[in-house]
Amino acid sequence: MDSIYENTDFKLSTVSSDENQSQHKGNQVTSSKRTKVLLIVLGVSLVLALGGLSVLGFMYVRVLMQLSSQETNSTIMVRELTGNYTRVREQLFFYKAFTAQSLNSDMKLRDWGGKLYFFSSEKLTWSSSRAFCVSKGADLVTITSLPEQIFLLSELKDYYWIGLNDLQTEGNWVWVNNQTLTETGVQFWYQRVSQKSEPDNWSGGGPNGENCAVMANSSNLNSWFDVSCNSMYKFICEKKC
Ligand SMILES: [Ca+2]
Ligand SMILES: [Ca+2]
Repeated sequence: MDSIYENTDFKLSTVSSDENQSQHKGNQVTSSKRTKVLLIVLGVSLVLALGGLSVLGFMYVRVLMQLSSQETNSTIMVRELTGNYTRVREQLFFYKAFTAQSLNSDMKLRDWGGKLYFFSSEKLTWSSSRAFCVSKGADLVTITSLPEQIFLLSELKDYYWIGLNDLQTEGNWVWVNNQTLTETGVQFWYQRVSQKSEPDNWSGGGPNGENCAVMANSSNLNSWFDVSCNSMYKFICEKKC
């Protein structure tokens, strides 16, 4: 009888052990599934985090570029404002210097092509005219382009001294800024068909001939004449701004 019970116990024990193993295997499968799910969730989280970081990085770079662009625009604006301020201040000084003189209807101030012009009302010799311009921080006008010649012609109502002379060497015409006519590339001497054109260094006005230039109020583009430097004419001062 004892052996029968012993066998029964053994069988029961064997059955119990199989159930434990089966349960253990079940636990292992469940644990493995959990690990896989956790890994998947972790992976998805990492992908989302990387995506978020990429978006943030892109936005950061874009904001940096916008700030850099705004800074560049601000710098350009400040430079332009500073330039405008300096130009306006110089114009005010120029106007103040000339309007301190007796102002009458003949006198004019003009702003053209980055230059300021003063058209005098009184007549002086070439040297005195130049001295007057220099005393105001300017000089006699230099005409260095066709548009400038056209502009000045449109403003003239008389003969005016310009900053051109051959005082140093006869026939070698030089502007007051030491530029030659070859260097500027333009000259507008009055032309005659049957007689000698300007400059003719005519000696009728004196033994020194004609060594200073005036420009006439003329519809003719070629309006420069050489005349005696001691003659009295109105004059044009010019200042770059
Ligand atoms: Ca001459
Ligand atoms: Ca002449």
